[in-house]
Amino acid sequence: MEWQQINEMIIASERILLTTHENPDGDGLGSASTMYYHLQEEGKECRIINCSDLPVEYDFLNQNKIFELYDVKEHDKWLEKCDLAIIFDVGDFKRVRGIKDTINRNEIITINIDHHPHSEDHPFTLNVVDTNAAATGAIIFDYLKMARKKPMTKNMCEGLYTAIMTDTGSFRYSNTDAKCHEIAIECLKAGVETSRIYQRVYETKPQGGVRLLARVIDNITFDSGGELAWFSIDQKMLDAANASSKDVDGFTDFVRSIKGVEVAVMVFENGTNSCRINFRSKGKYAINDVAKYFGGGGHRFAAGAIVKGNKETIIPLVVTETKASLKEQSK
Ligand SMILES: [Mn+2]
Repeated sequence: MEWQQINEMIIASERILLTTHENPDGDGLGSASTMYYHLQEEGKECRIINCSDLPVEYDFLNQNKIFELYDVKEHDKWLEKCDLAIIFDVGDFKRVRGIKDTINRNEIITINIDHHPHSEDHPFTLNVVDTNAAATGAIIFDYLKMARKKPMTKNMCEGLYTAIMTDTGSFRYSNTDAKCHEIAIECLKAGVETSRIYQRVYETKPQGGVRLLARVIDNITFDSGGELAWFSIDQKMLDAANASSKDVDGFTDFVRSIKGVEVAVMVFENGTNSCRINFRSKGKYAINDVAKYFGGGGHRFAAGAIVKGNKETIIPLVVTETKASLKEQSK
């Protein structure tokens, strides 16, 4: 990995922006907060500015009010004099929204740290990608092991643990490797209350989300001899359950957990004439090629796409294509 280059770029910088993708998850937020506390110790002037609000379940990472929502008026002056931007877990640079334009306009040097694949012609000054890493947080861990003489602080470890826990579904998904557990051991030794983090992230489900899940469960369709399970959600269902679009996170993982199901697919009509599609696989079938077919991407067993069209037109296309892919792969 490009540890030495990262080090040199950080040493050469005074003012550093840390950011992650819109609708941020535990990996992006945890990675950013870990790096924030490290860079602060190094005497850097850094800020975490994201294009989305901090989801409530990650409030515990924000006891020192380190997460800020991007606001042109409030931040553009500060960003003009920024030497370096470190972007975590982004998948696609577009997913930092308006912050991308500000970075480009001010010609800020960028380091992308990610475990999602990026093409050769990526827009970053330095692209640090390990698609084998379970989480971006695992790459941050390796970097800090190399860069720090002192052990990691509890603050740093809370971010790291959050990153690894959320991207591995609490150490259950197929991406969970020995490194994930090594990181967990370090975090425990640093005093992280791991069960508290689990409760904050997973045991704070809003009632509306659970009501929506009830409707989803009632409407799962099984195909491909029970190996494929798919469901759809639209605004009407959200309204009826008094749920928000955020509440659908994790639904596809839940449907995948059914006995015999290898692949779960969600078609979520999340706007006028636009659907978000989620693919989750237990590991027998790769599903990123189907996601790619619909203009999206992701990992082998967890991928997604945004497709134009309403759910009535999109569902048959997605179901047909996924069934064909499963059939092809079981040959
Ligand atoms: Mn991630």
